[in-house]
Amino acid sequence: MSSAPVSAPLAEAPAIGGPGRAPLAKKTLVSDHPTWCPGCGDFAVLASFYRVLEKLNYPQENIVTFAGIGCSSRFPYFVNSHGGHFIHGRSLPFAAAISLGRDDLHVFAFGGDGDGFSIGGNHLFHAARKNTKMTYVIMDNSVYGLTKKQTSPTSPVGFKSKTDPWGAMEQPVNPMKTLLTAGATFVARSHATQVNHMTEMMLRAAQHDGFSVVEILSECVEFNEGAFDAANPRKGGKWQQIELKKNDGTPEDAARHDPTDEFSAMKLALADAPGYFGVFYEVNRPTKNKLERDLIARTREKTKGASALQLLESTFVKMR
Ligand SMILES: Cc1ncc(C[n+]2csc(CCOP(=O)(O)OP(=O)(O)O)c2C)c(N)n1
Ligand code: SF4
Repeated sequence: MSSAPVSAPLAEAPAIGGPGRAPLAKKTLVSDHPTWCPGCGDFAVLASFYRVLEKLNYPQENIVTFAGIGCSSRFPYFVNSHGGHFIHGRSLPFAAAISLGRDDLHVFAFGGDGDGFSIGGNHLFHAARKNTKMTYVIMDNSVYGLTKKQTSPTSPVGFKSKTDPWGAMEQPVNPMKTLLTAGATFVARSHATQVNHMTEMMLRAAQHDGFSVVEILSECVEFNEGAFDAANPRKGGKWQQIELKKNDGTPEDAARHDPTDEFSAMKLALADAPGYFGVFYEVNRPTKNKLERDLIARTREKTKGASALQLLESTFVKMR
């Protein structure tokens, strides 16, 4: 007879978040200690994200965080949720599949400007156009941080890096212009030193029904120090915050921004660096999640409750 100790049955984890449960709190959301360099802007983004989740009080088991590759893409390791770390630029197709398969989940993707606008640029474009429900947070440091300073798609002309020792020559990507053109239904921008603003932007994005993106200027203190000081009032920069229309009939309201006006959003996007901060664009368009749900319901009705296997078989028959 074995003398090995019999382990006690695992205690069921208490349900956290959601109505009638213990509230979701930061201590529940923290998993690993972040491995970023001291002073990296990504710490503030993570702290804000914990606040966003606390405020939304989602059931913890319904939170999903994904990322590609990069310093910023380590994000899901530091959030105690379901999640994954995918090959470079590919987090969005995975996030889309999860969102479409499980509409009850709250799906977030994180990444850097390299991951999002370079190798993942094509995925970003299609996720935006399809309006799959998820929130994508892009921590833009205008450099490849993880691989120690190469030019990124948002590095300005003249930026000296290991790939451009004489200064970058190519025109950088304009993230806001790109996201608006791609068809994202919520587009916002913030700065990692403006914690309340950043929290508000992520909160609004998470509550948006569709593909929402927040670009956050997040300084890489190691390889691109001071890159966003021009927008940081504490460093003598100019913080130009977008004031949204209140539709309150006051004369001041005429000068405020209507986020449903794509043309006005594009005008803000075209401003010279460091540009504007806030919600550029927010509209409602049917999500791919809803369109697919409706299609499934219509098909079920038409086929009088045929099983998924029967439907698949009949599709193959039609394709012959
Ligand atoms: C297919 C592929 N190409 C290149 C790399 C090398 N690589 C890893 S991270 C990275 C850039 C990351 O930059 P960014 O997305 O801006 O994130 P950051 O590290 O600055 O947060 C690159 C080029 C890779 N892992 N896979
Ligand atoms: S290299 Fe830059 S982006 Fe990466 S952790 Fe360090 S400061 Fe942050």
